[in-house]
Amino acid sequence: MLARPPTRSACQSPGCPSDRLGPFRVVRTTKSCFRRVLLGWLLAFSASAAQGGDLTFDGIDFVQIPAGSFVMGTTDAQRSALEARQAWNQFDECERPPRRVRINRPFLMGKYEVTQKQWRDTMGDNPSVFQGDDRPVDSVSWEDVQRFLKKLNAKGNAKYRLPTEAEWEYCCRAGGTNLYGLGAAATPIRADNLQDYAWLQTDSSHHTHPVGGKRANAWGLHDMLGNVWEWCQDWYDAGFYAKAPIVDPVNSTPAVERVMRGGSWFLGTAQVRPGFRSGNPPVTRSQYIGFRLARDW
Ligand SMILES: [Ca+2]
Repeated sequence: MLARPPTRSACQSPGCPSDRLGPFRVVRTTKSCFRRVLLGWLLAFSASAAQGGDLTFDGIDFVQIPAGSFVMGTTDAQRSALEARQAWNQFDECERPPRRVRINRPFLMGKYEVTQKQWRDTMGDNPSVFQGDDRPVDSVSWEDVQRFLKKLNAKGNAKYRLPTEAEWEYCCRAGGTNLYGLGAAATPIRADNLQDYAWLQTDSSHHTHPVGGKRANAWGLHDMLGNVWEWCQDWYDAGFYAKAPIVDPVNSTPAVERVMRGGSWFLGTAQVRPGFRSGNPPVTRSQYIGFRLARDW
């Protein structure tokens, strides 16, 4: 299947401005017991999550992600660093203002991008341009992903979904306050070692690669940056950060495009970073775009 040409927002030319336009109180014994058990479970879960425990459901690996807060968006210092490299333009202002966001519920995040085998096992086809069972599925639109989710969720009681844009960035930063998030042993990922963590324009040979081929970030997630762009739940709104709630934000107001994050194998260190935002119409199919799953706990 031939890939559709990139839309305005999907322009993959590095630096192209169009890429952007593109204490609860105890009252009664029964509730008290229940709440103690629940609180204990949540604390145990949080501890486990902080250690990055993995779980597998329906043949898909997940990492336990704890509730928490982080600074979403690009800070003054991060913007200054990009400006110094001439890697910031007016369209990047959609990443601002930065604000502290709370992710209120623990959830599960796909350890890898969804592979072509996983897609075929559920959908029976494989639309990818770059064929390979362990490569990320590409050329699936946001709407195609909704059909995949409906079929996958019909297999059992689980609730698989796309991550929200906020959940995605929370996971990509992995506890870091630096430009590229934290990598192995919680050390900062930098422009000069990003290639250890992400398939970029500089080493991809212009195609996708099997998932998990690069190092995981500090939370055990692979390929959050690079390889394929990843669809998120939200509608894309360049001005969302100025008006968005700070607890579990998600833009549910219909717009023209859906959010995609992380950059692709065709981009470089200016765009392949946790704060970079872009979108595409939900019908867009492109060899640059795939997705990963989230799962409610
Ligand atoms: Ca990716």
